[in-house]
Amino acid sequence: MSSPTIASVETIILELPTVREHVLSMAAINRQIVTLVVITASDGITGYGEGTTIGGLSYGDESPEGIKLAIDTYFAPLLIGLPADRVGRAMATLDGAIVGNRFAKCAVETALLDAQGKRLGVAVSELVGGRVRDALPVLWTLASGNTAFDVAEAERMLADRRHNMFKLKIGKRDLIDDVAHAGAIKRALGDTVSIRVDINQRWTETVARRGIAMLADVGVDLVEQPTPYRNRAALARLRADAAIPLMADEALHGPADAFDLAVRAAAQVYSIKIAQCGGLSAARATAETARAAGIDLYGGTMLEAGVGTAASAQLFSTFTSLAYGTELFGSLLVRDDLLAEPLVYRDFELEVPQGPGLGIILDPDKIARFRRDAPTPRATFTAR
Ligand code: MUC
Ligand code: MG
Repeated sequence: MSSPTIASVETIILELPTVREHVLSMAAINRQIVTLVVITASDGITGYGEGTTIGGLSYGDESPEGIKLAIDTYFAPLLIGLPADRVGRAMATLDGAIVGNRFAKCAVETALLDAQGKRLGVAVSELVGGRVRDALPVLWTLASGNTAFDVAEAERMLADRRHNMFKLKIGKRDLIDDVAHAGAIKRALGDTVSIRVDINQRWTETVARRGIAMLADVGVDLVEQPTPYRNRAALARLRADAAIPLMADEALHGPADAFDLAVRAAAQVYSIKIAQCGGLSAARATAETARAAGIDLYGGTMLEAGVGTAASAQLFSTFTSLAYGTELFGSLLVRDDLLAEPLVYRDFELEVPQGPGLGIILDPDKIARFRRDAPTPRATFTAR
Protein backbone atom coordinates (compact mmCIF):
# COMPACT_ATOMS: atom_id res chain seq x y z
CA MET A 1 0.00 0.00 0.00
CA SER A 2 1.40 3.40 -0.89
CA SER A 3 2.03 6.05 1.78
CA PRO A 4 -0.49 8.83 2.38
CA THR A 5 0.99 12.16 1.34
CA ILE A 6 0.78 15.61 2.89
CA ALA A 7 -2.11 17.29 1.06
CA SER A 8 -2.53 20.67 2.79
CA VAL A 9 -0.85 22.88 5.35
CA GLU A 10 -2.95 25.68 6.86
CA THR A 11 -2.05 28.25 9.53
CA ILE A 12 -4.51 30.27 11.63
CA ILE A 13 -3.64 33.02 14.12
CA LEU A 14 -5.90 33.06 17.18
CA GLU A 15 -6.11 35.43 20.15
CA LEU A 16 -7.04 33.88 23.49
CA PRO A 17 -7.71 36.27 26.42
CA THR A 18 -5.89 35.32 29.65
CA VAL A 19 -7.50 34.98 33.10
CA ARG A 20 -5.48 38.01 34.27
CA GLU A 21 -2.59 40.12 33.05
CA HIS A 22 0.64 38.05 33.05
CA VAL A 23 3.60 40.32 33.86
CA LEU A 24 7.10 39.23 32.84
CA SER A 25 10.32 41.25 32.93
CA MET A 26 10.11 42.03 29.19
CA ALA A 27 6.37 42.23 28.47
CA ALA A 28 2.91 42.00 30.01
CA ILE A 29 0.25 40.03 28.17
CA ASN A 30 -3.51 39.96 28.54
CA ARG A 31 -4.12 37.56 25.67
CA GLN A 32 -2.08 34.74 24.22
CA ILE A 33 -1.52 34.62 20.48
CA VAL A 34 -1.53 31.13 19.04
CA THR A 35 -0.51 30.15 15.51
CA LEU A 36 -2.41 26.93 14.89
CA VAL A 37 -1.04 24.62 12.19
CA VAL A 38 -3.46 22.23 10.52
CA ILE A 39 -1.96 19.52 8.31
CA THR A 40 -4.19 17.17 6.34
CA ALA A 41 -2.97 14.10 4.48
CA SER A 42 -4.32 12.31 1.43
CA ASP A 43 -5.85 9.63 3.72
CA GLY A 44 -8.06 12.35 5.25
CA ILE A 45 -6.25 12.39 8.60
CA THR A 46 -5.64 15.83 10.11
CA GLY A 47 -3.01 16.77 12.69
CA TYR A 48 -2.70 19.96 14.75
CA GLY A 49 0.33 21.85 15.99
CA GLU A 50 0.83 25.12 17.86
CA GLY A 51 3.41 27.86 17.44
CA THR A 52 3.21 30.18 20.42
CA THR A 53 5.55 32.72 21.94
CA ILE A 54 5.20 35.43 24.59
CA GLY A 55 4.75 39.15 23.88
CA GLY A 56 5.22 39.30 20.12
CA LEU A 57 8.95 39.62 19.43
CA SER A 58 9.93 40.46 23.00
CA TYR A 59 10.81 36.89 24.07
CA GLY A 60 12.49 35.36 21.04
CA ASP A 61 13.12 36.01 17.38
CA GLU A 62 9.92 34.40 16.09
CA SER A 63 6.54 36.14 16.27
CA PRO A 64 3.09 34.60 15.69
CA GLU A 65 2.87 36.44 12.36
CA GLY A 66 6.42 35.36 11.42
CA ILE A 67 5.62 31.73 12.21
CA LYS A 68 2.58 31.92 9.91
CA LEU A 69 4.53 33.62 7.15
CA ALA A 70 7.41 31.13 7.32
CA ILE A 71 5.11 28.11 7.22
CA ASP A 72 2.78 29.44 4.49
CA THR A 73 5.57 30.71 2.25
CA TYR A 74 8.54 28.39 2.79
CA PHE A 75 7.53 25.26 4.71
CA ALA A 76 4.30 24.32 2.95
CA PRO A 77 5.73 24.01 -0.61
CA LEU A 78 8.46 21.68 0.76
CA LEU A 79 5.98 19.58 2.70
CA ILE A 80 3.16 19.11 0.18
CA GLY A 81 3.46 15.69 -1.46
CA LEU A 82 5.90 14.21 1.06
CA PRO A 83 4.89 10.93 2.73
CA ALA A 84 2.73 11.93 5.72
CA ASP A 85 3.75 8.82 7.65
CA ARG A 86 7.47 9.68 7.54
CA VAL A 87 7.66 12.44 10.13
CA GLY A 88 11.43 12.17 10.53
CA ARG A 89 11.95 12.52 6.81
CA ALA A 90 9.67 15.56 6.58
CA MET A 91 11.54 17.26 9.42
CA ALA A 92 14.91 16.39 7.85
CA THR A 93 13.69 18.02 4.62
CA LEU A 94 12.78 21.19 6.52
CA ASP A 95 16.03 21.20 8.49
CA GLY A 96 18.01 20.78 5.29
CA ALA A 97 16.37 23.76 3.59
CA ILE A 98 15.42 26.15 6.39
CA VAL A 99 17.73 27.69 8.97
CA GLY A 100 16.34 28.37 12.46
CA ASN A 101 12.57 28.96 12.74
CA ARG A 102 12.42 26.52 15.63
CA PHE A 103 8.95 27.49 16.83
CA ALA A 104 7.53 27.03 13.33
CA LYS A 105 9.32 23.68 12.98
CA CYS A 106 7.94 22.57 16.33
CA ALA A 107 4.38 23.43 15.30
CA VAL A 108 4.76 21.48 12.04
CA GLU A 109 6.37 18.45 13.70
CA THR A 110 3.60 18.43 16.32
CA ALA A 111 0.92 18.39 13.61
CA LEU A 112 2.67 15.59 11.71
CA LEU A 113 3.07 13.51 14.89
CA ASP A 114 -0.56 14.13 15.89
CA ALA A 115 -1.71 12.85 12.49
CA GLN A 116 0.65 9.88 12.54
CA GLY A 117 -0.46 8.92 16.06
CA LYS A 118 -4.10 9.03 14.92
CA ARG A 119 -3.17 6.97 11.86
CA LEU A 120 -1.50 4.27 13.96
CA GLY A 121 -3.94 4.51 16.88
CA VAL A 122 -1.21 5.41 19.40
CA ALA A 123 -0.46 8.43 21.58
CA VAL A 124 2.34 10.75 20.42
CA SER A 125 4.30 9.71 23.54
CA GLU A 126 4.72 6.27 21.90
CA LEU A 127 6.27 7.88 18.80
CA VAL A 128 8.82 9.89 20.77
CA GLY A 129 10.34 7.40 23.16
CA GLY A 130 7.50 5.76 25.07
CA ARG A 131 5.51 6.98 28.06
CA VAL A 132 6.80 6.27 31.55
CA ARG A 133 4.21 8.34 33.49
CA ASP A 134 0.55 9.30 33.00
CA ALA A 135 0.56 12.52 35.02
CA LEU A 136 3.03 15.38 35.42
CA PRO A 137 3.59 17.66 38.43
CA VAL A 138 2.68 21.17 37.31
CA LEU A 139 3.43 24.55 38.86
CA TRP A 140 1.70 27.90 38.43
CA THR A 141 3.37 31.22 37.75
CA LEU A 142 2.38 34.06 40.06
CA ALA A 143 2.80 37.06 37.78
CA SER A 144 0.08 39.59 38.48
CA GLY A 145 2.70 42.17 39.46
CA ASN A 146 1.14 42.51 42.96
CA THR A 147 2.33 40.60 46.05
CA ALA A 148 -1.01 40.44 47.91
CA PHE A 149 -2.85 39.37 44.76
CA ASP A 150 -0.21 36.68 44.14
CA VAL A 151 -0.48 35.31 47.70
CA ALA A 152 -4.29 35.11 47.45
CA GLU A 153 -4.02 33.42 44.04
CA ALA A 154 -1.53 30.85 45.40
CA GLU A 155 -3.70 30.12 48.44
CA ARG A 156 -6.65 29.42 46.14
CA MET A 157 -4.53 27.06 44.03
CA LEU A 158 -3.31 25.20 47.12
CA ALA A 159 -6.85 24.87 48.49
CA ASP A 160 -8.07 23.55 45.12
CA ARG A 161 -5.10 21.08 45.03
CA ARG A 162 -4.21 22.51 41.62
CA HIS A 163 -0.61 23.66 42.27
CA ASN A 164 1.81 23.44 45.18
CA MET A 165 4.89 24.87 43.42
CA PHE A 166 5.04 28.45 42.20
CA LYS A 167 7.29 30.44 39.94
CA LEU A 168 7.62 34.20 40.35
CA LYS A 169 8.48 36.49 37.47
CA ILE A 170 10.98 39.06 38.69
CA GLY A 171 13.68 41.35 37.29
CA LYS A 172 11.58 44.34 36.29
CA ARG A 173 11.69 46.07 39.67
CA ASP A 174 14.65 46.93 41.91
CA LEU A 175 16.38 43.92 43.40
CA ILE A 176 15.39 44.90 46.95
CA ASP A 177 11.71 45.01 45.95
CA ASP A 178 11.90 41.70 44.11
CA VAL A 179 13.54 39.97 47.07
CA ALA A 180 10.93 41.43 49.44
CA HIS A 181 8.19 40.17 47.08
CA ALA A 182 9.65 36.64 46.92
CA GLY A 183 10.27 36.57 50.68
CA ALA A 184 6.72 37.69 51.50
CA ILE A 185 5.23 35.01 49.26
CA LYS A 186 7.48 32.30 50.70
CA ARG A 187 6.60 33.32 54.29
CA ALA A 188 2.88 33.42 53.51
CA LEU A 189 2.82 30.00 51.82
CA GLY A 190 5.18 28.14 54.16
CA ASP A 191 8.02 25.66 54.00
CA THR A 192 6.26 22.86 52.12
CA VAL A 193 5.61 25.07 49.08
CA SER A 194 8.38 25.38 46.48
CA ILE A 195 9.05 28.92 45.28
CA ARG A 196 11.21 29.49 42.21
CA VAL A 197 12.00 32.71 40.34
CA ASP A 198 12.50 33.53 36.66
CA ILE A 199 14.41 36.67 35.76
CA ASN A 200 14.11 36.22 31.99
CA GLN A 201 17.70 37.48 31.42
CA ARG A 202 17.10 40.87 33.05
CA TRP A 203 20.04 41.02 35.48
CA THR A 204 23.71 41.84 34.97
CA GLU A 205 26.17 39.37 36.45
CA THR A 206 26.87 41.67 39.41
CA VAL A 207 23.20 42.12 40.28
CA ALA A 208 22.64 38.39 39.77
CA ARG A 209 25.41 37.49 42.21
CA ARG A 210 23.80 39.60 44.95
CA GLY A 211 20.28 38.62 43.95
CA ILE A 212 20.81 34.87 44.01
CA ALA A 213 22.36 35.05 47.50
CA MET A 214 19.49 37.20 48.81
CA LEU A 215 16.84 34.95 47.23
CA ALA A 216 18.47 31.86 48.76
CA ASP A 217 18.27 33.55 52.17
CA VAL A 218 14.49 34.09 51.88
CA GLY A 219 13.87 30.46 50.90
CA VAL A 220 13.67 30.52 47.08
CA ASP A 221 14.84 27.13 45.80
CA LEU A 222 15.60 27.65 42.08
CA VAL A 223 16.72 30.61 39.92
CA GLU A 224 15.91 30.59 36.21
CA GLN A 225 17.90 32.41 33.51
CA PRO A 226 19.16 35.36 35.58
CA THR A 227 21.44 36.85 32.88
CA PRO A 228 21.38 37.32 29.06
CA TYR A 229 21.35 33.99 27.28
CA ARG A 230 24.43 34.56 25.15
CA ASN A 231 26.68 35.10 28.17
CA ARG A 232 27.26 31.49 29.11
CA ALA A 233 30.48 32.31 30.95
CA ALA A 234 28.53 34.57 33.35
CA LEU A 235 26.00 31.80 34.00
CA ALA A 236 28.84 29.37 34.73
CA ARG A 237 30.53 31.80 37.14
CA LEU A 238 27.25 32.41 38.94
CA ARG A 239 26.49 28.71 39.15
CA ALA A 240 29.90 28.00 40.69
CA ASP A 241 29.10 30.29 43.66
CA ALA A 242 25.31 29.95 43.96
CA ALA A 243 23.77 28.49 47.12
CA ILE A 244 20.70 27.33 45.14
CA PRO A 245 20.49 25.64 41.71
CA LEU A 246 20.41 27.69 38.50
CA MET A 247 18.22 26.71 35.56
CA ALA A 248 18.93 27.51 31.90
CA ASP A 249 15.90 28.50 29.81
CA GLU A 250 16.44 31.04 27.02
CA ALA A 251 20.05 29.76 26.70
CA LEU A 252 18.78 26.37 25.52
CA HIS A 253 17.93 26.14 21.83
CA GLY A 254 18.48 22.42 21.35
CA PRO A 255 21.01 19.63 21.93
CA ALA A 256 24.11 21.62 20.89
CA ASP A 257 23.37 24.24 23.56
CA ALA A 258 22.64 21.49 26.07
CA PHE A 259 26.07 20.03 25.35
CA ASP A 260 27.93 23.34 25.49
CA LEU A 261 26.23 24.46 28.72
CA ALA A 262 27.05 21.07 30.25
CA VAL A 263 30.72 21.35 29.26
CA ARG A 264 30.82 24.78 30.91
CA ALA A 265 28.96 23.54 34.01
CA ALA A 266 26.68 26.57 33.54
CA ALA A 267 23.47 25.24 35.11
CA GLN A 268 22.28 22.31 37.27
CA VAL A 269 18.80 22.26 35.70
CA TYR A 270 17.52 22.63 32.12
CA SER A 271 14.06 23.88 31.19
CA ILE A 272 13.15 21.77 28.17
CA LYS A 273 10.75 23.53 25.81
CA ILE A 274 9.57 21.81 22.64
CA ALA A 275 9.30 25.13 20.76
CA GLN A 276 12.65 26.52 21.84
CA CYS A 277 14.36 23.27 20.84
CA GLY A 278 12.70 23.15 17.40
CA GLY A 279 10.27 20.28 17.99
CA LEU A 280 9.63 17.21 20.09
CA SER A 281 12.47 15.13 18.62
CA ALA A 282 15.02 17.90 19.16
CA ALA A 283 13.66 18.48 22.67
CA ARG A 284 14.07 14.80 23.42
CA ALA A 285 17.69 14.92 22.19
CA THR A 286 18.22 17.98 24.41
CA ALA A 287 16.85 16.11 27.41
CA GLU A 288 19.01 13.07 26.64
CA THR A 289 22.09 15.28 26.48
CA ALA A 290 21.18 16.67 29.91
CA ARG A 291 20.65 13.20 31.28
CA ALA A 292 24.06 12.06 30.05
CA ALA A 293 25.64 15.07 31.76
CA GLY A 294 23.79 14.55 35.06
CA ILE A 295 21.69 17.71 34.67
CA ASP A 296 18.19 17.76 36.14
CA LEU A 297 15.14 18.31 33.95
CA TYR A 298 12.17 20.64 34.12
CA GLY A 299 9.32 20.65 31.59
CA GLY A 300 9.04 24.23 30.32
CA THR A 301 6.37 26.12 28.40
CA MET A 302 6.04 29.10 26.10
CA LEU A 303 2.55 29.49 27.61
CA GLU A 304 1.09 27.46 24.79
CA ALA A 305 -2.64 26.75 24.91
CA GLY A 306 -4.08 23.23 24.74
CA VAL A 307 -2.42 21.91 21.59
CA GLY A 308 1.14 22.89 22.56
CA THR A 309 0.54 21.91 26.18
CA ALA A 310 -0.69 18.45 25.15
CA ALA A 311 2.30 18.05 22.81
CA SER A 312 4.73 19.02 25.59
CA ALA A 313 2.97 16.67 28.01
CA GLN A 314 3.27 13.80 25.50
CA LEU A 315 7.03 14.31 25.33
CA PHE A 316 7.62 15.00 29.04
CA SER A 317 5.71 11.82 29.90
CA THR A 318 8.61 9.91 28.31
CA PHE A 319 11.26 11.42 30.64
CA THR A 320 12.38 8.89 33.24
CA SER A 321 13.40 11.70 35.58
CA LEU A 322 11.73 15.10 35.85
CA ALA A 323 13.28 16.37 39.07
CA TYR A 324 11.72 19.84 39.02
CA GLY A 325 8.32 18.94 37.52
CA THR A 326 6.73 21.04 34.79
CA GLU A 327 5.03 24.36 34.19
CA LEU A 328 2.43 23.11 31.71
CA PHE A 329 -0.31 25.47 32.91
CA GLY A 330 -0.79 27.46 29.68
CA SER A 331 -4.20 25.91 29.07
CA LEU A 332 -5.31 27.32 32.46
CA LEU A 333 -3.89 30.79 31.83
CA VAL A 334 -6.28 31.34 28.92
CA ARG A 335 -9.89 31.98 29.84
CA ASP A 336 -11.11 29.54 27.23
CA ASP A 337 -8.99 27.05 25.29
CA LEU A 338 -9.59 25.64 21.81
CA LEU A 339 -10.37 22.16 23.11
CA ALA A 340 -13.75 20.42 23.08
CA GLU A 341 -12.83 18.74 26.41
CA PRO A 342 -10.44 20.58 28.76
CA LEU A 343 -7.13 19.06 29.83
CA VAL A 344 -7.41 17.47 33.29
CA TYR A 345 -5.51 19.13 36.16
CA ARG A 346 -5.94 17.30 39.44
CA ASP A 347 -3.98 16.75 42.66
CA PHE A 348 -1.20 19.13 41.58
CA GLU A 349 -0.70 17.26 38.32
CA LEU A 350 -1.68 17.40 34.66
CA GLU A 351 -2.98 14.13 33.30
CA VAL A 352 -1.26 13.21 30.03
CA PRO A 353 -4.00 12.68 27.40
CA GLN A 354 -4.45 8.99 26.59
CA GLY A 355 -6.09 8.96 23.15
CA PRO A 356 -4.37 8.61 19.76
CA GLY A 357 -2.13 11.44 18.55
CA LEU A 358 -2.08 14.35 20.99
CA GLY A 359 -5.19 12.87 22.63
CA ILE A 360 -7.22 16.07 22.29
CA ILE A 361 -10.14 17.23 20.17
CA LEU A 362 -10.38 20.79 18.90
CA ASP A 363 -13.66 22.68 18.98
CA PRO A 364 -14.34 24.27 15.54
CA ASP A 365 -16.67 26.88 17.10
CA LYS A 366 -13.89 28.09 19.36
CA ILE A 367 -11.46 28.26 16.45
CA ALA A 368 -14.01 30.37 14.56
CA ARG A 369 -14.59 32.62 17.61
CA PHE A 370 -10.96 33.26 18.53
CA ARG A 371 -9.32 33.55 15.12
CA ARG A 372 -7.74 36.95 14.63
CA ASP A 373 -9.50 37.46 11.32
CA ALA A 374 -12.90 36.97 13.01
CA PRO A 375 -15.06 40.13 12.90
CA THR A 376 -13.62 41.99 16.01
CA PRO A 377 -9.81 41.83 16.35
CA ARG A 378 -8.24 43.11 19.61
CA ALA A 379 -4.96 44.63 20.89
CA THR A 380 -2.27 42.13 21.85
CA PHE A 381 0.30 43.03 24.53
CA THR A 382 2.02 45.92 26.23
CA ALA A 383 5.78 46.19 25.64
CA ARG A 384 7.72 46.99 28.85
C1 MUC B 1 9.51 31.48 30.73
O1 MUC B 1 10.46 32.18 30.47
O2 MUC B 1 9.71 30.57 31.50
C2 MUC B 1 6.87 30.03 31.38
C3 MUC B 1 6.07 30.23 32.45
C4 MUC B 1 5.73 31.58 32.49
O3 MUC B 1 5.04 32.15 33.32
O4 MUC B 1 6.34 32.22 31.49
C5 MUC B 1 6.96 31.27 30.65
C6 MUC B 1 8.20 31.72 30.03
MG1 MG C 1 11.85 31.08 31.77
